[in-house]
Amino acid sequence: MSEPTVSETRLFQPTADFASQSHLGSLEAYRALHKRSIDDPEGFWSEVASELTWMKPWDKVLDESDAPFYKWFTGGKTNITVNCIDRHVEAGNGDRVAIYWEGEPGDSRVLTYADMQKEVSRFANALKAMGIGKGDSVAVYLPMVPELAIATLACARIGAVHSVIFAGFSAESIKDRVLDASSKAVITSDGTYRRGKELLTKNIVDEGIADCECIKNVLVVQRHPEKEPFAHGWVEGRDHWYHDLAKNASDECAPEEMDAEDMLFLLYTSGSTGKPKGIMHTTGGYMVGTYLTSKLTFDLKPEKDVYWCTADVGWITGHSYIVYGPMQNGVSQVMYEGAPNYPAENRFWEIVEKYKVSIFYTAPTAIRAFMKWGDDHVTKHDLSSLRLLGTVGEPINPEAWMWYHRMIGAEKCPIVDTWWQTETGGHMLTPLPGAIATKPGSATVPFPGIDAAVLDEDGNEVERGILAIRKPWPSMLRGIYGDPERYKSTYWCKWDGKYYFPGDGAIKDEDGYFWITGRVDDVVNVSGHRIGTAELESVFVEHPAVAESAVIGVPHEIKGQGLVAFVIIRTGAEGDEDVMRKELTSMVDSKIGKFARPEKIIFSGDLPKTRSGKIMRRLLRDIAEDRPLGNISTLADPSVVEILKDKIKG
Ligand code: 6R9
Repeated sequence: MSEPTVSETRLFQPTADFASQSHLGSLEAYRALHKRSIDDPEGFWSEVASELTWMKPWDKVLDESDAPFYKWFTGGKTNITVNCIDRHVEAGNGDRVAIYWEGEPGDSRVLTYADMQKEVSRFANALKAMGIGKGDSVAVYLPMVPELAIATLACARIGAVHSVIFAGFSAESIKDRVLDASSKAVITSDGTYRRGKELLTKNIVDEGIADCECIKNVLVVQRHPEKEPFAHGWVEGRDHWYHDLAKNASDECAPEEMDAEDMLFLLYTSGSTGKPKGIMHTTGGYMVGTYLTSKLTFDLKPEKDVYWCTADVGWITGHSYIVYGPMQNGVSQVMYEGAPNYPAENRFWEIVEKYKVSIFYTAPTAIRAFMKWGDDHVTKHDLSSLRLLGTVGEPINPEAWMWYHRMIGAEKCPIVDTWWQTETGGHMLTPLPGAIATKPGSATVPFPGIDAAVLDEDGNEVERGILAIRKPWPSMLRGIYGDPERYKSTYWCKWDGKYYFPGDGAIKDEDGYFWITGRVDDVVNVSGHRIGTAELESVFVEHPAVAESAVIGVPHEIKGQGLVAFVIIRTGAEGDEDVMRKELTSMVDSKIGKFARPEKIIFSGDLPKTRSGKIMRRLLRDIAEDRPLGNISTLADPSVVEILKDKIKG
């Protein structure tokens, strides 16, 4: 995949049809709104917040007294689920569909907003019955079934902090997260379906929590028709079938009054060093940010749109743009359990046709897979309901953008390429459809309220450099759970606390458009998933035969980036490389998850190091990509380069 460059000159103007019906119908309207939001951020954000329901209004919009620990809407009281659900029911829209759910085997469920009010309340009461209340941490390890959205909202309803763990993570990853968050309960299912196979989620949870004394209860949602004989048994008193508890639970539950700065959730993400960090989001700012970004970026018209975000709720995209943002806007959405190529490669397009999806939001890696699978899977479906497309998770290469535009968007749907992060909570750079002309591969311009710049290391504005955000914004992270120093040093130290440092490189072109060039730290983006190279390296060195390891990211045709691991075996511990490769791969599966498997594991006697002993990762990347190596005279032992080159080719 090629890096986005400013050599791309194609420009796609909003169509008059789209512009005339959109929330922000012109470039002038965007410019005026953006200027207003930067000149008077507090006035701007308080107007947005006033569109939502609060139990008590805030005293102050932004409190900067303890920067970078910014606080928003201080003194305000609310409950985000009231804005996601009750507000719509009270406005007479209880009959509107909230979720059209599609199971992988072909079963389906439809839940209206009124149903959601009952289901979320029932679930919330079941949690209460287990002794869970405000401030308690609850881990959620569920597949993409409606209960995933219901459970997260139920936590929010009673003020419990949810920590959703993507159901592709291994038992050991569950353990790390449960212990870090001191979760009191886990919500899981007996299993799920993936590419036709039954996957037993509770077994993975049982293994993960075996040594977690903090866990008092496990709530199990039934997904398979037959009750499973669980590998680790059923622990009486700890394990409960959700459907049993639900029988006695009332479907009314008053929302807990939450302070704007009370924690809403934790979501773990990888950084360049150490263990995954628990990103903290609080109630009020996150609520306001996800509400407005959903409304404007997707131009949501709740009376007529059917929205579909293909992400998993286990990632931030699912939190902000399945659960909280779309529901606050009262739109109908599709939720799908399974794989895009099951039973066949046309599954997504079949779903778009079936539910007449009008807004479709997916990842570039998926688009590249669709391209590879061939146009026939697309052309046999009627996709004329689509009016807007979006992408998220990684830079999109112009070729994939053009295919999406032509094949899925019929050259009429605007494409919103949304740049943002777990930490930012919501969209930061994105075209606003109807207002901003698009360029294939560019996330275009800052969202209202966001002041972005491209800087060099010293904080000077440059054309190509590092992305920086000048001002705090409501949906920003409030910190790293249990580690305030790491929050400061990771995000606020690069430019002396003046700017937020997201860890991405960027170019700003002459029109003021931003082009994300990828991570500038040791984080690799594999199919839109963040993987810290240090995390993977520490898995490998746990193997008794491994002395040292270095992991790098390399371009990958479908995944955007793939991982290559260089592994040094201890002298005397050498053995069959294929056996070793299998052992190391299964360690990755069990310590992180299958999605973090490297494409290649290369065994080597040494790694290129400087005389001071630092591994030269840039050089490893050049070797892996077969690029000219330039000056290698600073290497302690230049001969290692030739050996590695042969190994890569072999
Ligand atoms: C939402 C999400 C964040 C990292 C981010 C960047 C990359 C996300 C992107 C993009 C280029 C886009 N990223 N969206 N790069 N263009 N539209 O993905 O959050 O999982 O925390 O990843 O993903 O590198 O820093 P998260």
